[in-house]
Amino acid sequence: MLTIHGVTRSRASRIIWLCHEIGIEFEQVPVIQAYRLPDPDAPDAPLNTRSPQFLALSPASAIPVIEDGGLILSESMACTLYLARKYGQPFGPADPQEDALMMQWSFYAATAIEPDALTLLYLHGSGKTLSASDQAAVRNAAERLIRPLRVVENHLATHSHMVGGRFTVADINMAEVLRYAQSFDPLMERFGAIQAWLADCQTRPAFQKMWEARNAEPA
Ligand SMILES: N[C@@H](CCC(=O)N[C@@H](CS)C(=O)NCC(=O)O)C(=O)O
Repeated sequence: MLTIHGVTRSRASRIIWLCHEIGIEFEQVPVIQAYRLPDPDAPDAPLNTRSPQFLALSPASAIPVIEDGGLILSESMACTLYLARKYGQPFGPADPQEDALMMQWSFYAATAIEPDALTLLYLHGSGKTLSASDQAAVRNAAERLIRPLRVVENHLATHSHMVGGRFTVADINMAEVLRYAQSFDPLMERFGAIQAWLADCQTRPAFQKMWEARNAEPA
């Protein structure tokens, strides 16, 4: 059986969402991020990204990691693209061209959008009163995101989905990254097509199932 190492409040969420879409059963090992623990090295600390048994699987000390048969795989989008390819259509590629486009949008999400979207999540999304420098970091991240989000917006203005005219792994990878910026209204209100598509993605039963499990975990 597929094993997913990582709590749902992490990039494991994208793998879990895809598994629910496809109907893959999996075992989840709730490895938590070390930075979320007061003392990750304490003898009674829960299994975390610094635990020796997890480091044996992930030298990068990061969740998620999957195990499938003899394969041990890290990098959340490598995991989703692998599973989508393994199980094929409708969530995976129909041919090499679709495969290439799914990688294109996933890499674009991970490289051009995710770092600044995470800044919005960690600072604006924290709900805390921000220092002047944090406010500037939020403003700068949002400013930098306008260009890549315009690319996605223009695509979704003329396409129902990221690839292939149907919901696929590319929608999951892009939607999970854009979710990090979703609560920052001054940015998102400029992008109507993204907002409508994101709402459609997030009303899917498989997303809802993942989201319920995520929200059941301690923040
Ligand atoms: N590019 C990697 C990033 C992995 C990553 O940074 N994971 C975070 C949680 S979402 C983590 O494990 N952080 C561990 C830590 O900093 O202690 C991926 O997509 O899987």
